[in-house]
Amino acid sequence: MENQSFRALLIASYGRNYLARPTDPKHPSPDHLFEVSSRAKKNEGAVGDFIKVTMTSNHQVVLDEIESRKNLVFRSDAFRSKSIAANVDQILLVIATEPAFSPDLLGRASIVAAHEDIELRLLLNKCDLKDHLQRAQDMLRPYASLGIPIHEISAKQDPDSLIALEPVLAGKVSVLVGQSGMGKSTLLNRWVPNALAQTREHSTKLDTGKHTTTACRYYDLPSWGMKNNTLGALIDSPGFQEFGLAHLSESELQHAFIEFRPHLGKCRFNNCTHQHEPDCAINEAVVKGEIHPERLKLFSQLIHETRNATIQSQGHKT
Ligand SMILES: Nc1nc2c(ncn2[C@@H]2O[C@H](COP(=O)(O)OP(=O)(O)O)[C@@H](O)[C@H]2O)c(=O)[nH]1
Ligand SMILES: [Mg+2]
Ligand SMILES: [Zn+2]
Repeated sequence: MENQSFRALLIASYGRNYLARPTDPKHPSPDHLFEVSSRAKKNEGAVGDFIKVTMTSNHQVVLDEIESRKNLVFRSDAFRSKSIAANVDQILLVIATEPAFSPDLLGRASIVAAHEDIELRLLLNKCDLKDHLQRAQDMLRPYASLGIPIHEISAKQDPDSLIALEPVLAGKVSVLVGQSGMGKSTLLNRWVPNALAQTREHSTKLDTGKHTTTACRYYDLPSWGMKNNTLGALIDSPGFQEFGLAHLSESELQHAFIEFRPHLGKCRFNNCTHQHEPDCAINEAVVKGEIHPERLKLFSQLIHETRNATIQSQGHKT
């Protein structure tokens, strides 16, 4: 078995520690989780990656190659970037009526999704807490009008609201993102009843000790998740408040605001940054109510961060 090479799916990552399982169901141990070690430092994998590996022992493989990705969800600041998931079909952002969610994170998730061309769905959880439902719905209005699907659910109180989403998850790889406290773990455990057992297995093998919550993991859906011969999956990522997008250029940023697209190229200055320039088509669209002011505010914020990150990382290099 040693020196045997095969294709594998990266299913858990904790820092640079990975677990992978063979993609070929005819592999002698198709369900076995192999520890992955990497030769090159820059060979950074993400959960959902398809990789080529070579066995070094019964439990260990070495990473030879990462197959080219359909997409990669990651966040970054001036100094660090962190992969969340690769090859995903949709991003599920879990938000809740209570505690209040961050509109900033919501905005950033929409930018990542648009930039990577991944479908975004908003799961508004804890809809059983009626007192705050209206406020949450109001905060979501700009996103509803962008055509982003919003699903009102209650992971704890309304099992039917989760069953209704099963066809949306079936056959697809979905990544769950959200701030902690929104109900991500509760949701995952409802949709994937053996998630806890899988997590324990990963943690033992990854040797993460008590850092288990900072790992990213791939969970196969139960049998209802099968569609067109493909079993869907949920990728769970650690809860985060920060979602830096410093890796996007100014041009990439403005295109990632999907409602800006029809107005781009129509400003007086062709290098318009849509801040305070005269005859700016984006600002005019805001005045006409075609672009929500919150979205232009988010754009300005992201432009700032991109510029600062560029300056900081240049300072860092010299
Ligand atoms: N009322 C209500 N509470 C919920 C619901 N879903 C989760 N919770 C509670 O919200 C808290 C955070 O949930 P958890 O799944 O740990 O959130 P996570 O940090 O996003 O993983 C827990 O106390 C859950 O019991 C829901 O649909 N309704
Ligand atoms: Mg959790
Ligand atoms: Zn402009």
